[in-house]
Amino acid sequence: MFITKILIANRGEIACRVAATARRMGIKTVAVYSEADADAKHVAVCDEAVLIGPAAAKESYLRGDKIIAVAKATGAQAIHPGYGFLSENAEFADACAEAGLVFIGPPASAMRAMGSKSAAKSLMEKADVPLVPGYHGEQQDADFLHAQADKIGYPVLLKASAGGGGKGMRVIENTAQFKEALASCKREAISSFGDDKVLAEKYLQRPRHIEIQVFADTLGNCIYLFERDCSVQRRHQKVLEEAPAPNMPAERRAAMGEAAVAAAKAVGYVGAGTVEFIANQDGSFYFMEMNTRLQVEHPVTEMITGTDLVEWQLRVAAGEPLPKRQDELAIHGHAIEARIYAENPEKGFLPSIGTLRHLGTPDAVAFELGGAGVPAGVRIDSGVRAGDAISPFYDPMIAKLIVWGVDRKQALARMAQALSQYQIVGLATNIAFLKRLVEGQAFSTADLDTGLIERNHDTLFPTAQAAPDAAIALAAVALIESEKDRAAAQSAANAADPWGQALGWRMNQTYARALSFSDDYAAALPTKAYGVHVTYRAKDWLLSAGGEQPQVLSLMSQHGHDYSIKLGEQAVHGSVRRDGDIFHVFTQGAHYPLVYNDPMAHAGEAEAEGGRLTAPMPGKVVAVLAASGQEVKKGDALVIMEAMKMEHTIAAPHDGVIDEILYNVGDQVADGAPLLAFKTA
Ligand code: MV4
Repeated sequence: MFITKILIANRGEIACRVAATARRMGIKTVAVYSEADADAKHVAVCDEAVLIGPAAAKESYLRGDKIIAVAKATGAQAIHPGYGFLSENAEFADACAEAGLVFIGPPASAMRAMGSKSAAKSLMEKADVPLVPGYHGEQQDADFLHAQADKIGYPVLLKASAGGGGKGMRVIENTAQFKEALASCKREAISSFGDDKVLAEKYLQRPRHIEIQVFADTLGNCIYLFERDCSVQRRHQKVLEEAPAPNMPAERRAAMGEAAVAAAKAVGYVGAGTVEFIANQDGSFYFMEMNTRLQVEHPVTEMITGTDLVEWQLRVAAGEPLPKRQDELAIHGHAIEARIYAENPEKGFLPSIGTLRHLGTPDAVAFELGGAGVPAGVRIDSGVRAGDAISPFYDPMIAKLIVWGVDRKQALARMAQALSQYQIVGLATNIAFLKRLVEGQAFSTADLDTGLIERNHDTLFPTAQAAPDAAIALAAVALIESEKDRAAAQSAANAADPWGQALGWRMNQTYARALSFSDDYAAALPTKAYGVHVTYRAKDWLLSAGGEQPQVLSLMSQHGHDYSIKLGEQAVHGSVRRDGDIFHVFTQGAHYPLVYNDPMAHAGEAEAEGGRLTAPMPGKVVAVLAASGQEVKKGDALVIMEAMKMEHTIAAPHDGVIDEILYNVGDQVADGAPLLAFKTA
C-alpha cells in the first residue's frame, strides 16, 4: 500500500519527531490535540490538526474512537501512536484494522503475547531466550514457592506476575524471611493489579539495564540495531541512555542481538520493538520484557547506526522490506541521551509547572538522518518552544538532548558542554543534576548499574553552593545598565534633566550604593543573601561582595542579554535574563538565579496593601527618618520624597533592618532608583 497521509496520535516531542520524518518523506500529517494543546508545537508542525477533547488524556489522547474517526474524516491511511498513550493498546490496534487503517506498530497478537509478563516468559523459555533462574509457573502454593526459593538460592526476588515498573517486588535475603515476604508481596499484588500471582527469581545484585533495538518487516525479515545501556534510572524512570553499551564484547553483543531477534520472532513481531535484558556485571544477561513500540531513547540508536527509525516504521507499515540487512549495519561512534525535565531534583524531583519564559538551546547541528557523512554532534528533540507552558496534564519533559562523538569520551564532553549551554528560565529543571551526573566519577568511568544514582546521592545532591562573585557582578551590571536604559529613555522626554544621563553618577563625588541579592533555589535549601557594594566612578565601578576588598568592575561589551565584563583581572562572559525580581545569570557553565531585593518593589507591594506610599517617579528627598543599621517595624516611615508638588512617604514593607540609606535630604532622585537597602527580618 502507498501511504500519503498519517495521523499522529500523540503530542510533544514524539509527535514533532514523527512529523519531521513524514515531512521529509513527502507524507502529509494530521495532528490531534487536546484543549490544553491548542497552541502546542506538534499542532503547528503538522499539516492539519483536529481537536479531540479536554486536557485530561483519558478524554483526548486516549480516546481511540475519536482518533480513528478523525483519521477517517481527514483521509489518513495510517496512525502512528508514538510512545505511551495508545501505543501498546492491542484493542486500539484491532480497532484501527477494523476501520481499514494501518496501525504503525506490531500486530495486536504480538502486543498481547508480550503484555502478560509471565506468559511472555514461558514463550521466551520455549524460544531459548535466557531467563533469570527461577520459577514463573502457575503453582502458587506457599510451601511449593518456598521450596522453589530455597532451590534458586538466596537472595531471591519475588515479583507480581501482573506487575511492572518495579511495583510489587520483594527481595528475600534468607529462607526465614520467605513466608512474611510472600504474604506482603501478594497483598500488594492484589491491591495494585487485582491479581496475586507471583514469580520467584534469583536476585541480581548490581544489574545493568541493556536493551536491544529490533526491527521486523511483514516479509519475515527481523534484525537487531544493537544495544542501548539505560542503567541510569531513578524510580524506574530512565535519566541517561547511551549506545553502544560500554564494555560490551562483540560476541556478547551478537548473542544478545540474536536472543532479541528470537524473542521478536517467537511472537510474530513486525515494526520497531525493544527487548529489555538485565545483565550481571559478569555479562550474563536475562530477558525481562519486550516493549512493543518506538522508545523515547531511540535517537541514540539512530545516531550510531545512521538510520531514521521512524522512516523504517513508515516503510514497514507500507509493506516494504527493511531498508538494511543485518550485515549492512555497523556501529559508528557513541551517542548519549539526557532527558531534560521540568522538575526539581532538590524537592524529590517534583514536576515544575509553568511557562518557559526563556529557552536558550546549545549550539545544535541540524538533525540529519539517513544521509551520508558525520552524524549531528548535538541533536535536540523537543515538543516545546519559548513561551510554551509545561502543564500538569502530561509528562513534564522539556527536551531530549542527544549527543554523538567518535567515542564515549567525546560524547561525554559534548554532553557536558551542551548542558552548560542550555538556558531555561521560568521553571525548575534537572539540568544541573544531569551535569553532575555526566561529569561524576561513576558515569564518566562507565561504572554502570541501576543503583548508580542512589549510591552517589551525596555528590549528586550537594549542599547549596554560593554564587561566585562573577555571577553577582553580572547581575549587578545588568541591573545598573537596565536602569541607565530606563533613565535614558526618560531623559529623552526631559533633555534638561542631568539625572537622566547616567543614574548613580554624581557630579564631583563618587556615589556608593548597596545592592542585595539572594539565591533562589525554589527549594527546601537554605537561601544565602549577597550584600554587594557598588561605587560608581567615571568609567567603571568598584564592586565589593560579601565585605571583601573592592574589585574594579567594568563592562567591556553588551550584546542583548550577553555581557562581557572585567572583574579585577578576570574576564567574565555570561547571559543575564531578568524575570520579575529574579536575575537569571548563566555563566561558567551554570545557572545562578539571583533574587534582587528591590526596595522600590517592596514599596510598591506595601502600597498595594493600602499604605500611603510614594509612587516611583522622579523627585527630591525631603526627609530621611531612618539610619543604616536601624531596626524598623512594618509600616514605619523611612524616607519622604517630594514629587509633583506632593509629599510621598516610603514605609517599611515588612519588619526588618535598614542596610543602607542611599540618599540625603535635598538629593534629586530618578524614576525607579532604590532609595535604601532593606533586609526583611
Ligand atoms: C530484577 C532485578 C534484579 N534481579 N530482577 C525492575 C523493574 C522490572 N522491569 C525489573 N526490575 C528488576 N528486576 C532480578 N531477578 C532488578 C530490577 C531493577 C531494575 C531493572 C532494570 C532497570 C532498573 C531497575 C531498577 C531497580 C531494580
